[in-house]
This record gives sequence, C-alpha cells and structure tokens, in this order.
Amino acid sequence: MAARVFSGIQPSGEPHLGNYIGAIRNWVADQERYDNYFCIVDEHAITVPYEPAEMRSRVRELAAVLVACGIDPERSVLFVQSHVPEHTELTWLLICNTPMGWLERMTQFKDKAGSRRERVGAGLFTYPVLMAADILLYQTSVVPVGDDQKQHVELSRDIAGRFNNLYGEVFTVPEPVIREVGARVMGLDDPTKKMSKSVEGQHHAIGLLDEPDLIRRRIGRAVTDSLREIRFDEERPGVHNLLTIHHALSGQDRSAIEAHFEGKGYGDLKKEVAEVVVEALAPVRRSYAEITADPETIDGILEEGRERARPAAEATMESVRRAMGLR
Ligand code: ATP
Ligand code: LTN
Repeated sequence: MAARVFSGIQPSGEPHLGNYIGAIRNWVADQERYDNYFCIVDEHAITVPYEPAEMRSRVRELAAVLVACGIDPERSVLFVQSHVPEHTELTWLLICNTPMGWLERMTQFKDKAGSRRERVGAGLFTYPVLMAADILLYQTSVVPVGDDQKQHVELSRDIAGRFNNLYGEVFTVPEPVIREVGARVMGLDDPTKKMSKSVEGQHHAIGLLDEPDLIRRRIGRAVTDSLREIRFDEERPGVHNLLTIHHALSGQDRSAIEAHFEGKGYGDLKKEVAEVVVEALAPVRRSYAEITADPETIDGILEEGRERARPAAEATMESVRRAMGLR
C-alpha cells in the first residue's frame, strides 16, 4: 500500500503563487506515488471574520483551481472538511488532550492575533488542533506543506504521540515534508512577509487565475531595493524573492540564473520573471475555464470526495471513541 498523504488549503481568499509553489504543485508532482487526501478546510477559514454568503462559491472555486493545477480527482480524494463531521468531533476529543502551553507556543496564533488577543475567536487559538484532527483522522504518514505550517505539523505529531501513550496506539504519527525551493514565497509589496490570501492589497500576491497583464503589472511593482546586483542574497529579500520564483518555476539552477542576469537591471529581472510566471500559469487558467464550463462538474467531484473520505474517518473515530472509553 502506498503511504498516505494528507494536506489542506483554506478557502480564505484567492489562491496565490505561494500556495502553488509551496504546496499545490508538490501535491501534484507526487500524486502518483501516494494515497492522497486533499482537503478544502472551510472550518479553518471561519476562525477569522468572513462573508458567509461567499463561502460556498469560494470552496467551489478553490476546488476547480486545484483540479486545474493538476490534482486528479480519480487518483486523489478531493473533499471539503465540513462535509465530514468527524473532523470537528475528533477536534474536541484532542483539545481535551492538548496542553494549553503547547498551543501558546504557536507562532501563527501570535502573528494572526497580534494585539487583538483578547478579542479574537477562541477558534483561532485551537486552530492547530483542528489541523491535527484533519491529519490524524486519515492515519496520515506524510504531510506536504509550506514552511509556515511546519510548527503545526510538529504539534500534530506531539498530539498523536501523547494520545497513543495515554490511550494505546490509535494514531499514525505524521511527518511534515517541506520542499526546500519555494517553501516561503514572500509578498510582492513587502518581501519580509509571506505571500498570503488574507492580506489586502492590489500588489501583494499573484492570483493563480490572474490575467497575464495583471501578472506583469503586479511583478512590475514588486518592492526591491536600491542596489544593482542580481544575486540570491537573503539580505535583499525583494530580489531574492523574484529570483526564487524564477528558480522554482523555470527549474534552472541558481548559478545559471545569476549568470544570465549579470549586468542586467531590475527592469529586465521583473520582465523575465513575469514571463516565467505567465507561462507557468497559462495551463492553469486554460484548464480552469474548461472545468468550470459545467458548474455541476465540481459539485460532483466534491460529493464523490466526501463518499471516499468518510469510511477512513469513521474507522478512526470508532477506534478513538473505544480507546477513550466513550463507547
Ligand atoms: P491565509 O492567508 O488565509 O492564512 P494562506 O495563503 O497562508 O492562507 P493556506 O490555505 O493557509 O494559505 O495554505 C495552503 C498551503 O500553502 C499550506 O501548505 C501553506 O504552507 C502553503 N503556503 C501558504 N502561503 C505560502 C507562501 N507564501 N509560500 C509557500 N507556501 C505557502
Ligand atoms: N492550517 C493549514 C491548512 C491545513 C492543513 C491541514 C495543512 C488545515 N488542515 C492538514 C496540512 C494538513 C494552513 O493554514 N495552511
């Protein structure tokens, strides 16, 4: 049996180039090797204020983007978190077994809550336990994510280990898998912050469905610096980010890219990176248009995903309830 992969993505805004390079294209690349579960995590997306009327269409749009990027719904189980109620049931049982101190160490909560700590919903704090439930429910061994999720996957390992110690071996202990290249794509308007769906701003991110001209405009406005040399230098995050995007999408090695840009200016760099991105995303846009031509296609895929996901989730929940003395 192939090893089980699970990963999730939030319908919290337009999927962007960071999601693609850091996560989605790696899911696609390894799809044939693994037994895959890819989940649209709508219950994570409600941990911050959102527009209920838009949620359904965001979920559908994200599912279509994932298929357009190459997720094959025959090969992989593609489904929506809230369609499988075991995710929230397991979350409560795990919350009762997760020390507060472990959650207090989570840097994403600190970043997202910031100075509003007293006012944000408690779901933002317990968010990593819902993520652990997602992963553990499917007896996952491999969790491919971007760099920002490493701490959460490690917490899932700790929660699984502690549960197995207390109640007997119920869960597979998962491993995070983070690709070195492009694990953290930065915002174009502020290359010290990661590109993110929930950051506002016309020039922050590249959407996976952006028109070529918009991509060129957005990259054209990317923040760089006042130096000249075009090198992979982490001290110069703007240029480093553009070069990294090029490297991740063109597949050329770093030294070849640096040699190519020797003596050239930032204008040339931006133009060429924009063309690399336009070319990489063209098939995604094309295939998105085909998939969404019939609105029922995506609903059918997600319905089938639910049917395929539920038996695994139900089997784990049964063992959890029994181990905890709840049945
Ligand atoms: P939000 O801004 O709402 O938190 P997000 O853009 O961070 O959303 P998620 O849906 O939380 O995206 O993440 C989906 C996957 O994409 C995760 O594996 C995450 O690690 C990865 N990812 C997100 N942003 C980046 C980025 N800037 N660079 C590389 N990978 C990323
Ligand atoms: N928390 C993740 C999304 C996510 C996830 C998961 C990723 C939810 N459940 C399970 C991997 C495995 C995020 O914000 N990127």
